[in-house]
Amino acid sequence: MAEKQTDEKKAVLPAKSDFSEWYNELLMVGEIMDVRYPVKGLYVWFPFGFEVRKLTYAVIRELLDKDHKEALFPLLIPETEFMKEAEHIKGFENEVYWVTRGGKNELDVKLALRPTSETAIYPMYKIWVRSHADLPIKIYQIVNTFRYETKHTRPLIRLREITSFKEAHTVHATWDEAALQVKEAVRIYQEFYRRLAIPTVVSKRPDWDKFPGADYTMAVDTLMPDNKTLQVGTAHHLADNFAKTFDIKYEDIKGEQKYAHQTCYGISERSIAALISVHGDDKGLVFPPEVAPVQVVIIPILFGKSDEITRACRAAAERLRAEGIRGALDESDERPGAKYYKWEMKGVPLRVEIGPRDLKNNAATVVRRDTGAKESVPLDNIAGEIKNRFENIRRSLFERAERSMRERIFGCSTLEEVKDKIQEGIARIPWCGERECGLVMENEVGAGILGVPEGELGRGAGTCPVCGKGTELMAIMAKTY
Ligand code: A5A
Ligand code: ZN
Repeated sequence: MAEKQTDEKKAVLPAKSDFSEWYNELLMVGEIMDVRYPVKGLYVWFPFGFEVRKLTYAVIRELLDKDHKEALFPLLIPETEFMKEAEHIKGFENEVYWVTRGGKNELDVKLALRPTSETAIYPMYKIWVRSHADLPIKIYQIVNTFRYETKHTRPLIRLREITSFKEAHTVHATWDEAALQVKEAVRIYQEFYRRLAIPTVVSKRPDWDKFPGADYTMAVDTLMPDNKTLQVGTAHHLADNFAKTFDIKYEDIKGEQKYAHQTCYGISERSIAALISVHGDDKGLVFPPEVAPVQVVIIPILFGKSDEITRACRAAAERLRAEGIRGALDESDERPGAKYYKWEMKGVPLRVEIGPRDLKNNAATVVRRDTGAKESVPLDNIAGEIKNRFENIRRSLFERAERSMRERIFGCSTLEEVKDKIQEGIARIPWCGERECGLVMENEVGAGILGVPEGELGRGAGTCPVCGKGTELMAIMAKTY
């Protein structure tokens, strides 16, 4: 009977090698998102998924709160503001939802549901920015935004209502200071993703793929299990482009009026899509402890000495709680095996089993979700032993994911090779950096240039596959979400 039950539980989730099936099923059986909401591109956070969101966003908040302030701007943007910045309008006009009526009355000025908040925030920055002493301004908000996406919508990945859009908007005196802020934003995002044990590649997007209204865009990408890349964050240098259209000026030390320079940078619940996809396995979710709703589950192995074991389990649970560890004690009537499957599905990083043999040694058996490794640890220091393992688990998840990504980055010298290798991951190829050549490359390959990556990955020696010029720049290309 118990055997049969566990077999059934196993069968619920398709293998991770069928990534798309696995992903959609896991969101439901792992209770992350309910995909049955009757509007395309809109989904519902289950309470468990919402816990993951809360913990994940606590990390980004912690990182930003060091020198940003959190604020909240309105969802509705008057058409008159939205239509000020020409490039920005062009980039978003096909994606905007419009509110045109209030009750039975036609509105005099149509209202856009923010697809992003530049045009909601910058009219206020015009009022707030007066003198150089007001700068820099670094504000972020975490809000929902709406984009009428026409590409295939997917839960957490391509939404029409982005429920968890974290956007920061900064104002600086000079172009150079704004450039430094873009660097800082990228650093923050990389740190955020390291905390989630997700490896990333940073690159400057080609000019034709930058944010509408920006001078340039830096992007953070990760590689998904199906070998497509997912853009999980972007930071844009806006120069004084928006300052000119929204009239954001400050008085400098000499008393002269100057246009401000701005940046903006954003992430969304794609961060959670990456978290789930990169670490999850055939048994379900796998979380780094920091963002695991349940960090430890205690499972009593009851034979004979039931009372003593129950007492030991409750005492252990109490110690974990006292140390601020998110623990669960599963005293339900199910067989241990069924409990294992259930909590493995939920991504609980550590399982603690206490049975008669453990108790005899005043110990507990600790099993890691990510590796399956078992260890016996002294019960007296159970909380300390558990805590000590958290950072190791994060690090080994990160190392495994990083290795997996590195193994799927392929050096190529011809576009034929690129075409082949993007089936297996990211292709790296010399590029002279010219727009004409880049567009030909994208066309021939049928996939995008992500950009020239930061660091060694973007440096090398070779010849541009289109014009044949020698170059030291390496571009990366991949199939993208
Ligand atoms: N104002 C700037 C920050 C901005 O809007 N940039 S952005 O358009 O690039 O969006 C920021 C990030 O949000 C993207 O890098 C991507 O990770 C995420 N994102 C964009 N559109 C999304 C969508 N439809 N669903 C989920 N995430 C999305
Ligand atoms: Zn070229």
